[in-house]
Amino acid sequence: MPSLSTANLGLLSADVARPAYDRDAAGIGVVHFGPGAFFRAHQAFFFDEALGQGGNWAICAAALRSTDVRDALRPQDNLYILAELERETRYRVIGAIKETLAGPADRPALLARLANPDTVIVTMTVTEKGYCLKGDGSLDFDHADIAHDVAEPLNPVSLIGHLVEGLRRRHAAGTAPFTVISCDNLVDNGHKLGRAVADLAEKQDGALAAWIREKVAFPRTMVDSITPATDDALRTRVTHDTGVQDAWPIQRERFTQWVIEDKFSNIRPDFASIGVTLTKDVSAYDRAKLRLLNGPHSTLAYLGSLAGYESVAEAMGDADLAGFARRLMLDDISPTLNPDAGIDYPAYIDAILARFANPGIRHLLSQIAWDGSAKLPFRLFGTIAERLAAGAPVDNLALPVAAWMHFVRRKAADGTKLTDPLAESLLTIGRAVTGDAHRDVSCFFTLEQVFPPALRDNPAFRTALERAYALLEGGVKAALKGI
Ligand code: CS2
Repeated sequence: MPSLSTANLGLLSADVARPAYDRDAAGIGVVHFGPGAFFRAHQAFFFDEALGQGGNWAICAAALRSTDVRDALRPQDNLYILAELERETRYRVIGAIKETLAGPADRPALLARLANPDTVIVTMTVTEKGYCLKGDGSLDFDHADIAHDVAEPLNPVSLIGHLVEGLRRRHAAGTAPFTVISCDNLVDNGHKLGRAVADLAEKQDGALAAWIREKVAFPRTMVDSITPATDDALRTRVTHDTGVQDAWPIQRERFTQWVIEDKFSNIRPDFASIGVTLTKDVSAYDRAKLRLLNGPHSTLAYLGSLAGYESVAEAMGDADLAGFARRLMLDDISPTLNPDAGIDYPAYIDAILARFANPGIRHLLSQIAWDGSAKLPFRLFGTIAERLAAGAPVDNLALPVAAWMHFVRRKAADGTKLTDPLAESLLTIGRAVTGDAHRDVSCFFTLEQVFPPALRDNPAFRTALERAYALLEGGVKAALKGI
């Protein structure tokens, strides 16, 4: 079977869409950090659309550590196939990535790209933990990578350090700054990133930090598209359906949404004409998405896994679980959202639940369950804190938190891998807990970087959490009946 490459584009089956522009002529204007599946399904797709309208919106995709993506894409001229999975599948070759860099060996080339005046936009998807922030959202100077970059700013290892060094070189050369667009599921992502970059720059040069605060735009964004990890089933299917082998195709639902705060420090594509929403205020969008999509996603991930399901669609096939998710969204989460934001929340909830139930997508609960200690604070704790402040019950909201604790406990008991930045501490707790709700919750509350004092010390939350934890001793079905 031929492999995907520029030379083999003609071998693809006719219904596969090809890049609608002269790829050789398209210049690199974007640098992206974290070339994972979500980036290739979302931002790269939008820049591929922009390239169809002309302009230098090709991408240099960089990984700070892993060489996997670079090694898979380079042999196929950095092309890959995107599969849009609904009842029927659509395939498209994405040509937007023209360069892939990875690891310390490529760091000089990456820093040169960042300093290059042609680079006008820098995007990233490095997950919540890739920003090296503390629970309060400020830069964690005790983080090993940040401590390294304070000591060796010209040879950075962290995302923040690379941004500072790239901007330092532009400032020194009198080059206009690039716009920095965070594309991760972080509340207020761009603003937090902007503060972190300026705070790190402050350590080496006050004037540079001032220039960054004044001249560099870090727009806030909301990004959305359900993108399961690539597996061999997808590779086999793509080869069969397209007639060409792709080492690392990407799959996602057809739905994509990108909302960007209309704040730029350099030129940009005509985003509105390619379906991107530009707005002065992103807060309602990202709050609604993080709380109504990502919160219930994590809820289904832990409750569904404990109940023995593997995928979101399977868990949604369980009427008790699907019913609980809907109630949580309507009764517990929606009241914390801005009623004047012009968003029809019941319709948004219906649309999200329909996306969760999409039979064309096999989205593994185990993938969503990764990094619970980094995700739950952004996805559930804000909602819980506001419901508590309103004097409202938090029994339903406590159940997914208790389910996460049981999930960790089960991982510790059966010795399977727990993917989480705090995996070691969590597994130690998971081995120490006994099933006694009060004692076990106390064990988890020792994770101060996860559970803020406002929650740990709140008796109503504690009571609800212990009750949910105890109910789950009897299994998910019993807990959903008893909650
Ligand atoms: C998911 C997200 O893996 C996860 O944690 O909740 O990746 C989710 O699919 C996306 O945010 C949807 O836009």
